[in-house]
Amino acid sequence: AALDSPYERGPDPTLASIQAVSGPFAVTRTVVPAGSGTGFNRGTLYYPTDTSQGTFGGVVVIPGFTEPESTMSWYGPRLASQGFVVFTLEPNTVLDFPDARADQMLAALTYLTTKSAAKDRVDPARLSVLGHSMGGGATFRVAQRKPDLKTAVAMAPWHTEFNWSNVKVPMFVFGSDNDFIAPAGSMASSFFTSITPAEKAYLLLKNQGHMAYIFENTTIAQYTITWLKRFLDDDTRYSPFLCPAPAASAVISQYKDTCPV
Ligand code: 9J3
Repeated sequence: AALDSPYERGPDPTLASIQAVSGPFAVTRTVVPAGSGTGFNRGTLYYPTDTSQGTFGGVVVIPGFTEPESTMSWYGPRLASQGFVVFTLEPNTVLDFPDARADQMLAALTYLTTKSAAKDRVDPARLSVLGHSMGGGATFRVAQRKPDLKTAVAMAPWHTEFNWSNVKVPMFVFGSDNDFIAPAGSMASSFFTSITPAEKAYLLLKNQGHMAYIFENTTIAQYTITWLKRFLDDDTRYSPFLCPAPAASAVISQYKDTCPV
C-alpha cells in the first residue's frame, strides 16, 4: 500500500497481526545497568534489529507500586516486534509514588534518545510512555509535563489527583471492572474524562482486576499496539481497528472514544 505516513513500519495490519504474540520485526534485548544515566535506575531496551526502514517511535514503560520491572517485561518484545523501541524501567524504589515515577520516565526518555544503545534507532520526535497503576498515574503526569509526547497509555492508573484537564496528549486508558485497588470508576474513567486531547479512548476490561496488566493478554496488547501505531507512527492503516469502537464482548465491558481516529 502507498505510505500515507512517513512513519509507517511493517506490513499492512490484520486482526491476526495485531493479536499475534510476536510482530514482524526481529528484536534485540539490551540490559541498561544502574548508573547508565541520571534520574532513573536501570532497565531493559527492546528494539527491532532492522535498520532499513528508518527510525522507530520510542516507548518508556514503568510498573506499579511494589512491582519490579519484570512485571512489565512482556510489553518489551510484544511491542518492539511490531516496530517500536521499548525501554522498560525498574523504578528507583518499588515504593515510589506516581510523580517520582514520572520524573524517572522523563529522565529515561532523555537517556533513550541521547545515550542509549538504541539512540540511532529511535525518533526523538516520536515518544510515548506506558505505565501500570502508580505507573499509570505517572503516565498522566508525564503527558501533562511533556505535551510534545505523541501519545501515552495508562493501565489501571492510580493517582491522588483527579483533574487532568490540561493534558492534550492523545491517550489510551485501560481500566478493569473488578479493580478494588484503583477503582476504574473513580480513577481510570475519571482521569480519562478529564483529559482534553482531540483523540482519546478508554477500554474497561471485563472480569479483570487490578493486576491484569502484568500478565500477557491479547486484548491489552491489541489495543496498546493499535493505539501506538496510530498515534506514535501516525499510521492510519490501524484506524479501522479503533473506529468504529468495539462493542461490549466477553473481554470488553465498556469502551469510550472520540472516533473518528
Ligand atoms: O501501583 C499501584 O498498584 C497503586 C495502588 C496502590 O497500592 O496504592 C496504595 C497506596
